Amino acid sequence: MKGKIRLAALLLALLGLLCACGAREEETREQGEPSLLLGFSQLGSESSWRIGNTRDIEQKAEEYGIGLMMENANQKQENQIAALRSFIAYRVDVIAFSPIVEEGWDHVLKEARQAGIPVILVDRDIVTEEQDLYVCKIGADFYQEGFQAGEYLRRKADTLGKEKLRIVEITGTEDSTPMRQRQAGFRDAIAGDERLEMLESVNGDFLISRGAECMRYLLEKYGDGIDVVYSHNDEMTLGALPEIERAGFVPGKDLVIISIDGGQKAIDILKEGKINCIVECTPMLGSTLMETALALKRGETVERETHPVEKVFSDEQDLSSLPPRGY
Ligand code: GZL
Repeated sequence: MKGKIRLAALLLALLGLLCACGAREEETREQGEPSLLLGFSQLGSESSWRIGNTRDIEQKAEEYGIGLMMENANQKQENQIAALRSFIAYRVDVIAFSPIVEEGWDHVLKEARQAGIPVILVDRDIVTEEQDLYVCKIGADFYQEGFQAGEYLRRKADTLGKEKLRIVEITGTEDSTPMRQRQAGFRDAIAGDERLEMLESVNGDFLISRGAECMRYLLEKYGDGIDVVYSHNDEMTLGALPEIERAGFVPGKDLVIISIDGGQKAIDILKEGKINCIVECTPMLGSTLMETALALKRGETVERETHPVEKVFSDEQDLSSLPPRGY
């Protein structure tokens, strides 16, 4: 008897869930916008950029009245894949995610396609043969960020008047879009300039601790033979600076320091003169994400790629009136 009651209760619960889902499909909000449930897989909390990005997405979901299911993958691709599968099972209206690396997404994105759930890439990109596995990408042009960093260095070399500037690079997460593109853009910008020589590139995984480790290794290996540090994000730069000072050098003077992101902490250090250039990479992608998700829910077509406008902050400018950065 008990078994029968339990089975009946289970069937009732399942029926309730299906009705609720069905009901969710029908409900619309007062102002005519469809109700929307967005599943977002965030890759981690590795930097103030990432934390600012997460905060902005949460705030904008609130502002736009969008239901947000956010999962933090803590830097693991397998956690992101599991999160995407849970969004598919829950039948969210739109899936968005910031892929920690570019490869390895085809299987799960084919499942999303099979389920008829549109996918938005946020911040980073993927490599796939099947371009219809995602609808659009919202995020920075990382190649341009790297290129701007290289362009700044060429201008800096003109002011320093040295015959040779030897460069070390601390890169972001291996095989991530920002790492690959910031590296390529920088190299293309400095190509052909005989004064600029790449000594070595070391992976710092966008982390403060790894940035410090990389800088210790590079200083032990090259000593006073380093003229420029090109770091793919502020966290690794913040890790590297104390190591440079501990080795007896003055960052921003003995070594040119070039960074990317533009969070408040790094901007303050740029104003102190210990960083020479920061290429902005804004984490404020939430509004564009919410507007794009709503447009997809309304059945509209959207831009394939949306890049935010980004600036370069450097010791060539007066930064005294720069407003607070918000991350
Ligand atoms: C860039 C973003 C990078 C930041 C890092 O859009 O993917 O990841 O530059 C963050 O700070 O870890």
